Amino acid sequence: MPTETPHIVHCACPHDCPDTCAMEVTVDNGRAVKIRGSKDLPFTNGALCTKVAHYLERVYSQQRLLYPMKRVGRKGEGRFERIGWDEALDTIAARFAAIAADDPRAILPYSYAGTMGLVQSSGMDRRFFHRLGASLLDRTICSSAGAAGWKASIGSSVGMDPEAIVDARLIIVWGGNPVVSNLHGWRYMQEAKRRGARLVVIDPWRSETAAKADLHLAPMPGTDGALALAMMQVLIAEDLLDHDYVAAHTLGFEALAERVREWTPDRAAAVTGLPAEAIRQLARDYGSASPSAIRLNYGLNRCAGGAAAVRAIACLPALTGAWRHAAGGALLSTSGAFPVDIAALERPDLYPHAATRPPRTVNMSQIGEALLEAADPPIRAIYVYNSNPLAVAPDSNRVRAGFMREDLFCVVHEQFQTDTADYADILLPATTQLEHRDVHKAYGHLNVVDNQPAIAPLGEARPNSEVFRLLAGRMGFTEPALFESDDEIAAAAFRQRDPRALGLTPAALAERGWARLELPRPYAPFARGEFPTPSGKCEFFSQRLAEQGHEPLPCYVPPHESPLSNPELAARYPLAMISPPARNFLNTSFANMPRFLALEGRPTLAIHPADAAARGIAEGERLRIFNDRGAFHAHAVITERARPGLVVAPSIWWQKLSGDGENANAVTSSKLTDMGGGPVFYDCLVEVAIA
Ligand SMILES: Nc1nc2c(c(=O)[nH]1)N[C@H]1C(S)=C(S)[C@@H](COP(=O)(O)OP(=O)(O)OC[C@H]3O[C@@H](n4cnc5c(=O)[nH]c(N)nc54)[C@H](O)[C@@H]3O)O[C@H]1N2
Ligand SMILES: Nc1nc2c(c(=O)[nH]1)N[C@H]1C(S)=C(S)[C@@H](COP(=O)(O)OP(=O)(O)OC[C@H]3O[C@@H](n4cnc5c(=O)[nH]c(N)nc54)[C@H](O)[C@@H]3O)O[C@H]1N2
Ligand code: SF4
Ligand SMILES: [Mo]
Repeated sequence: MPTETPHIVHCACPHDCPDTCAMEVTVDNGRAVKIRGSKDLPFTNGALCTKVAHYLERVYSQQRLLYPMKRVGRKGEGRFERIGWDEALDTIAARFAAIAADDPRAILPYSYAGTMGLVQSSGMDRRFFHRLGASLLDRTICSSAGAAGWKASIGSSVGMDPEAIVDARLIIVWGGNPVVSNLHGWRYMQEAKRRGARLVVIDPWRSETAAKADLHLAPMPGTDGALALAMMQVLIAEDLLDHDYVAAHTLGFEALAERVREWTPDRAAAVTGLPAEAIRQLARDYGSASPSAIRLNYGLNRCAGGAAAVRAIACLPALTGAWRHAAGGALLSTSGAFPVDIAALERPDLYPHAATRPPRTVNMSQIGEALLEAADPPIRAIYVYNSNPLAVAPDSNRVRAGFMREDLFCVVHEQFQTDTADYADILLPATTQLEHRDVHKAYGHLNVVDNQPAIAPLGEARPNSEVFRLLAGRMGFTEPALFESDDEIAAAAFRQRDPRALGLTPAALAERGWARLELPRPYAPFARGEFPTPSGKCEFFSQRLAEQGHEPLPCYVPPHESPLSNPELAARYPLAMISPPARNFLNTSFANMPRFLALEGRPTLAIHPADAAARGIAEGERLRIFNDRGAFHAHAVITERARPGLVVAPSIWWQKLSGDGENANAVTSSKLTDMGGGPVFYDCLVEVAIA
């Protein structure tokens, strides 16, 4: 019998997390027996989070889908019968061909970040659907509002090096919870604290990170823009500015000063629910500490004014000149630093009908509306991969009604039988990260991480890329780009002539498993201005926004739903609900694994003692959380960690494992953000009652 000695394979954590860890997988006789964080990549530092440290339980789970199946029960019932790959692919190809003969835009791909790998999330899938002429999907569900706000001020998704934060004197974590969702980034903040930095956390709820801060400020959700404008007002009124930096590297200071004049701490206090004195003091501390670093995260972009808030916060470091230092400035995402060759990966040029039929774009955050209401043409087929829309998309009653449509042909490619998989007509088994090839950029550090296949696919599972190659063949497509191997796609992922890509050759990546972008160290991207905006400056005034019909100066956009902005609604639904990530789940990934379900226990709702008392709610009691859109159930955790007027539902539970078939998205709204077309998960009024 052929045997092999145990060996180590370089892999990358596939999940939607800023840390993109490098993993070392020990393989013995074709079986992965051990997984650990790379000691070689400094950012990973030998450690994985608790979820992914147990990734082998996911790979070898009894719940894995291993064979193609077709639906035998009613839609959503989740009853399937095993079929062969040939039958599955023939069925899909025949349905797609019939629909495409009328109008291919009636076919919609739906994917997000089940894996973040460039090959398995934005390579062959995009090429296939472009060639088909399918509807385009606007992938807005997480970060597009923040990205739009950041871009308006800074130009692109580039910021400070998160490793440099160790030398900051003041760190503001704004709308993030790194202890849970950016653990390796948090390690650098802890080191900064050990070196004497002060940590301020701005979060409506006393998160795991807020509990470790020197100062926790808890504004009402969706009011960060007002806080940032008031900080600017104080910085300007009290002359805590770097005048040289402002003069040389910013655009529109006079107009900004005029704009924020009215945003006194008193006015912002009324909006945010923070004491005016705390706002003034925060601005003074920020204006006098150097270097100062703001770590924004996406918690603050899930409200009506999400983009405006990020835009305003992104202006702060230019006022104080914090960008002069590598350890200063701000960071939302590092993703713009990676020279990804999107055109080579995704091949939008394969789209056939541009001349006669304009492409149609569907916003994934409104998938319920799209399935129920889209016309010209209506959506007749949906192909879901790397995502679990039934559970993660807002206003899930509407999403469910859309997927229930008897005339909708639904393909789901999945590792597990998720809430969405239950609605498939054809359910395909997907490989895990250990079973396929990929290469990853990151959004919370500056390294590329390689992923070599460690083991053979389990059962008949296949990678996303492979299924699209096979479907392309079945559809009679002949373009060579549709048949490239995963190695070829990975090799073309980065623009090789870009100076930052110097170390990113396939050979170098395979050898070590990772490579840092070729950037100067220390890395202070805007020390001399050079912002990637149209003017080359940090744009307090944005002509581009004006041309798009947006307010050109930083402004405050109130929540769709809050006691101040919508008192009539608040009279019926007085509590603001947020539903941020539970520590032991990753979106809905891991929320079906026995180990992590046991750790999370049951769906909970954190509520302030005064709000609980007003409703006669006792600790642990089963609650009904509801509004006009729907209802779900959770058990009361009475705690001052939730500020008065706020309830917190750690998420995202599988609907079918939550006890009542619903999760927090039963009540969230499918309205959109001010810019970027993002969802407003944390802009949601509810009432709570004993169930
Ligand atoms: N363990 C774990 N890690 C994860 C995930 C997970 O599900 N579990 N998800 C991953 C994904 S996809 C993402 S996008 C990131 C998300 O992680 P983050 O970007 O950190 O965002 P959230 O966790 O949504 O929210 C962070 C904090 O913002 C607070 N917050 C909510 N609303 C507001 C507001 O209006 N203003 C302010 N200032 N704060 C607010 C929340 O209470 C929360 O504590 O984490 C990734 N990492
Ligand atoms: N209420 C509420 N809702 C939220 C959020 C919130 O904070 N509160 N957060 C939002 C955010 S930030 C995000 S990013 C979204 C996340 O939404 P999604 O990106 O949909 O995240 P997951 O729920 O983890 O679903 C990913 C699915 O992809 C599958 N998968 C993994 N790898 C592969 C693969 O290689 N091939 C295929 N075919 N499938 C694979 C996994 O098994 C998993 O079921 O949810 C959003 N929804
Ligand atoms: S911390 Fe993030 S990147 Fe690292 S193993 Fe966990 S989920 Fe993956
Ligand atoms: Mo996300």
